[in-house]
Amino acid sequence: MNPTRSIAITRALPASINRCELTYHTRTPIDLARARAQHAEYQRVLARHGYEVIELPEEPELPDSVFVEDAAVVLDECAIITRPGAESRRAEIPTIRAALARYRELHEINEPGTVDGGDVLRLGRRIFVGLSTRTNQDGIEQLRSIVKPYDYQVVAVEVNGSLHLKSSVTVVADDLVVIDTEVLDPGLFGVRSIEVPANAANMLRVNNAVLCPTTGTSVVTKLEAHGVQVELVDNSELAKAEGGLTCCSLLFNAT
Ligand code: CIR
Repeated sequence: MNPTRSIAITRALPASINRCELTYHTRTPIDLARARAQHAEYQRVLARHGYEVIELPEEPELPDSVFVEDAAVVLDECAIITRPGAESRRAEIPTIRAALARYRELHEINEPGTVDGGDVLRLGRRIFVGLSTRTNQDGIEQLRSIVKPYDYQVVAVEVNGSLHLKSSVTVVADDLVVIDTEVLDPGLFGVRSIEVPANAANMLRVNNAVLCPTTGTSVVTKLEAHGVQVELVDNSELAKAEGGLTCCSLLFNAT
């Protein structure tokens, strides 16, 4: 029998990142060398946690292409290729589709639907989807029909005041989320929750640990008290592009 491999799809960071989409942040210059060093370290951390990192080639003309999470939703049973809400990001799709085709049966979100992967949070058999400036109702309905045969239930959550659902809530254990309660009601998710500040809500669960942005240092002891092993990762440059730790990879298992 083939052993299970952990795969991380990432993409090289283009110099055009300084022309990225911005919704809530004011544009501040991103130091490209520093951003690339942080991104390289992020990939090393993933490798240390057992992931085979597949870095897709740079897309010089696609400023936000490093944020691969938004282009797909990968489940154990299939992958859904999204249709990003920002028009400037739609050309990111073909290369993500090609990268995932060898690992999963693919489904697609079609016009007029839009979905950004950053709005999609899976908790067991429930998939929470943010209704945001990027993900629309039609996209949510398409996603619901796609995952129903696989026995997932889709729950729509209104997102106001942050870019994506996962800007404000992420899963750190099977029954535990970290959440910015200024933006979201923890009662929505039906699992235990840890309240965190806005700049610490986007954490990335990896094999046996959780990557936490250095802006979340103050909540590490709270997480550890829940039995979560935490590793701090500096994401300060891409945070200026409204990117968090989940945004820069697609993590999944394959055989
Ligand atoms: C955008 O606005 O699309 C990018 N500048 C940031 C995307 C971050 N992605 C994510 O949170 N999943």
